[in-house]
Amino acid sequence: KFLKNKSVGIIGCPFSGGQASIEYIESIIQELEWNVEFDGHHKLTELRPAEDPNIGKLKKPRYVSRVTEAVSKAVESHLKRGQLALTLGGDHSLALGTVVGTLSVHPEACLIWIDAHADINTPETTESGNLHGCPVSFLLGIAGKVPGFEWVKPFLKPDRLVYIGLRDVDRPEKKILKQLGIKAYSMHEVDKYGIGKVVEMALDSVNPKRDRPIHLSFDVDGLDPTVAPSTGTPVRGGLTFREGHYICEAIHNTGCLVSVDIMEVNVNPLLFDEASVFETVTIGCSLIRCCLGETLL
Ligand code: Z70
Ligand code: MN
Ligand code: MN
Ligand code: MN
Repeated sequence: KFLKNKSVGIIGCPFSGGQASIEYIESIIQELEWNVEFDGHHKLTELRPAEDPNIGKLKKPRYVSRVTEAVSKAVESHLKRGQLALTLGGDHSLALGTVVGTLSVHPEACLIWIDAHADINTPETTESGNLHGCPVSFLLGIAGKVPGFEWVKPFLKPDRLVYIGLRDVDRPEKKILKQLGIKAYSMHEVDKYGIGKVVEMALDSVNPKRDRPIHLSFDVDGLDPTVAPSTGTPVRGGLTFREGHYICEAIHNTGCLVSVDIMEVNVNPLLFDEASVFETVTIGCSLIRCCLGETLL
C-alpha cells in the first residue's frame, strides 16, 4: 500500500556491540526476489564525541543523539524512495532514530514494539541511565528537554503505539503506560488469548482500518532466551519461535509494513559463544523473511 516496488533498503547499525551478519541477510532477501540496497554498515562509531559526560542520569547522551539522528536520516531516505526500511542493530536506542525517520515520511504511521521491556523510562525515571531503556519516552515527547535531542520530531501519539511481549517493566514505566493509556499485551495476555488474537487486538487498537503505515520495532529479547540467546538482557518466559514468526507474518499480511527494526542482536564473540550468536542471527533473518512475505506453504 505504501511501498513503490519490492525493494528494501538495509541500514546496518553496529552500535554498542550489536551488528548483524549482513551478507547472510542479503542473500536471504535476494531469494525472495526483493531488490536489496545495502549501503554498508553505517560508520556510527565515528560519531562518538571525545567527551560525553552524563546529562543528569543519562549515559552517553551526545553519542546516542548523534547516532540516532544519523539513522533517522538513513531511514527517511530509503522510505522517500519507496523502499521498505530495514534497520539491523544494535542497541534499541537506535529505534529513536528509525521511528522518527518513519514518522517524518509517514506522519500517520503506527508503532508496534515487540520487547520484554517497555523502553519508556524518562530521564527522570531511569535507574540505569541507559538510553536503550528510554527511546519511547523521547518518541512520545514526554522526556522533557534534553540538550542534543531537539531534532526528535514529529512526536508519536500514545494511541499509535502498542506493545507485545512485555515481562520486565519498571514500576515508573508501568505508571506511564497507565497514565497515557498505552495499549500493551504482556506475556500474560499472550498466554491467555494466544498470539493470533493478541496480534489482531494490537492491530485493531493502532490501525483499525489497516490504512496506516506500520513501523515494527522488534527487540529480539522479546523472544524467549532459549530461541534468541545472544542478547544483552535476556528475560525468561518470552515469545516462542513460532509466536515471533506469527507476529511478522500477520503484520506482513496487512500490506501496511514500511519499516522494520531487528534489534539487540549481539554478535560479540567475547560475550556469547558461536552457537548462541548463530542461533540468534538465524532467527533474526527468519523474522525478516516473514516480514517480507515468506509463507509456510
Ligand atoms: C530497564 C532500564 C533494557 C534492554 C532495555 C530496561 C533495560 N528498564 N534492556 N533494553 N535490552 O534500564 O531502563
Ligand atoms: Mn542507507
Ligand atoms: Mn528494547
Ligand atoms: Mn528489551
